Amino acid sequence: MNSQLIDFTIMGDERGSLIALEEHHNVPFDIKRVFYIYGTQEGVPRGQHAHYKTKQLLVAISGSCKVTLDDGKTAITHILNKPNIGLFQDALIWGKMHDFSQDCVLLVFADTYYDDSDYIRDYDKFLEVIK
Ligand code: T46
Repeated sequence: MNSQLIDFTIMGDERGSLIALEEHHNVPFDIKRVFYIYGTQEGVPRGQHAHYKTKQLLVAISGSCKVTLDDGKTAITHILNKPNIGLFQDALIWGKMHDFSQDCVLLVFADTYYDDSDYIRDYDKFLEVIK
């Protein structure tokens, strides 16, 4: 599966930590969009779709959540609970974000502007598309 965890270099000093994210350095694509989700209710999953073209990098900058990535053959669940770890989600990978802690802020970088037609929201359709 073309997804991977990326370990960001933590900088900073006695005042605290700092992480810098730059396109094509530690973010493996052009950054066109940044969004974040927070305040997700306990037991409520998010995502549950794939994208035709969009690649994403997900970072839990506060709290924790799980992200299950599925290429139609294998599903792998990652726990995101460190602000220095990013999870790359390629296009045509089904993603489900779940088990959010109350304080979770999930920051997402994407290489496309928002376009609803890029979403595949039906799992059976996803399996057809990747055949
Ligand atoms: C993902 C997870 C982590 C926009 O207007 N612009 C945007 O860039 C996004 C992402 C969403 N929206 C609108 C579309 C919906 O009316 O915000 C509303 C909620 O979006 P959605 O139902 O897609 O939210 P999630 O949390 O299920 O999924 C989002 C991303 O869509 C998805 O790619 O990985 O966050």
